[in-house]
Amino acid sequence: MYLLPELPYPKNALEPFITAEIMELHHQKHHKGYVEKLNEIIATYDPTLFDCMSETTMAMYINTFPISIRQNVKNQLGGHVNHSFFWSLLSTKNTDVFKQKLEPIFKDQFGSFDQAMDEFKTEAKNHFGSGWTWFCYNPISENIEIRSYQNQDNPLFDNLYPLLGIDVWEHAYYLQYKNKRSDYIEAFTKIINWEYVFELWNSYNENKQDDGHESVLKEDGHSHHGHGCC
Ligand code: MN3
Repeated sequence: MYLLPELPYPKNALEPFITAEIMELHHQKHHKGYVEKLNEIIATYDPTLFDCMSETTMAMYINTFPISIRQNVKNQLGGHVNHSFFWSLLSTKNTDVFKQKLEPIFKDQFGSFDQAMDEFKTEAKNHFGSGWTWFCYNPISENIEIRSYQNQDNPLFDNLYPLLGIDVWEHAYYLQYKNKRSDYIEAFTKIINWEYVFELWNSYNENKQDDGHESVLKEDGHSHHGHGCC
């Protein structure tokens, strides 16, 4: 069984940037629904997968799933993995010291930190329909890339590692921001947990000499069920 993680803060902790009402619905209805449906699919298909595959490992092996259930697994597993990252990526505590540590890394790639954030915000704003925009770490090129994904697809499906992502499904902002997605994106940039982004960055880099992908994510906090594939 995969479990709905607790929010790492009270549901009103992100106000006024994201209301308690949105957090309650988003976590207790949307995310919970993905976990429940994922559990149903796995239990029907092969319950032993619960014992041998973490969510993140499963995401990286998504293309080995039988075609008959693959899209359904992608939708529910992606919804679970995306939202698990998302809650941890948000915080109202001051994490500027970690942002400052990351700035040179983004500067190397995008010219400046502000340029990187501008490109990310533009990508998220222009993302058509429902989905996510991510900064991802590419373990092959060792670069940070901005990628948009439709629906609940996640960078791990492409063997890219999630660093920072924003949910641009209307359920993430509509109750508060209506059709003003740009205002929601601006608010999001004010509540980023740079400490967690920095932890993710370090975990990917510390493990990049290891072979295989499973080791790379072992410290990410999402792996509750071991790392091997049966
Ligand atoms: Mn969502």
